[in-house]
Amino acid sequence: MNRIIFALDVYDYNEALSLSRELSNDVFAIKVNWPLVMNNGISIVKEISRYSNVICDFKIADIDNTNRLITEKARENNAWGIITHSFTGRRSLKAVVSAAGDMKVFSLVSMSQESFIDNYTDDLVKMSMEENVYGLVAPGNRIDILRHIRSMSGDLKIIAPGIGAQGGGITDAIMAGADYVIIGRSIYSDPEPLKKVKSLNEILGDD
Ligand code: 3DU
Repeated sequence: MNRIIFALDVYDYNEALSLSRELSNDVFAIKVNWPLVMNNGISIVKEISRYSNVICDFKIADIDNTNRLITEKARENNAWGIITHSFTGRRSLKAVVSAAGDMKVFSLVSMSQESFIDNYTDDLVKMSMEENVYGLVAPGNRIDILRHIRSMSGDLKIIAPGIGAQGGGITDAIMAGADYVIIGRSIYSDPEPLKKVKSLNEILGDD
């Protein structure tokens, strides 16, 4: 079992593909974000999906129709999962869930940095559960908030960024209720990314 989601926040096509190939057996999924997609186009999602589950971290935050259009593009390119904001409200969230089909929808309910979303986290968790998302994004470096979100969210999967470069501890996040931890810089900035992932898996007792 692997509980690391690798945040592939690089620009370069060759680097992205070679990291994906190298790490795919030792991570649960690869998360792509705007920096990679802006430089290479959405088709990079399909290419990486040959090696790993891909989560599109597009933090979708628009009206229902635009949310649908974005979600459909991720789905067309074989994404396994998609991350959406939820503060834009129920109608926007519903559009993502319905366009996602088999893709897993993760709803962001709190950031790893303080934000105005903090004022609405409980409402966002409740709404996300009512709208049948697969999981939530919650901060792995703000442990009390993560624990609180875990206590509210039943068996929804929680994926948690904020580990390593942003100060969070990998075991702290898992102990507080994260199912998976999202890690970027601590892995891809390491001179030996595969060795780094393997050592993190060892800390978690994962193979
Ligand atoms: O800090 P790292 O390099 O380990 O990368 C974390 C990733 O998770 C990065 O893609 C960032 O955009 C994403 N993320 C957060 O860091 C914090 C959030 O609240 C949501 C997403």
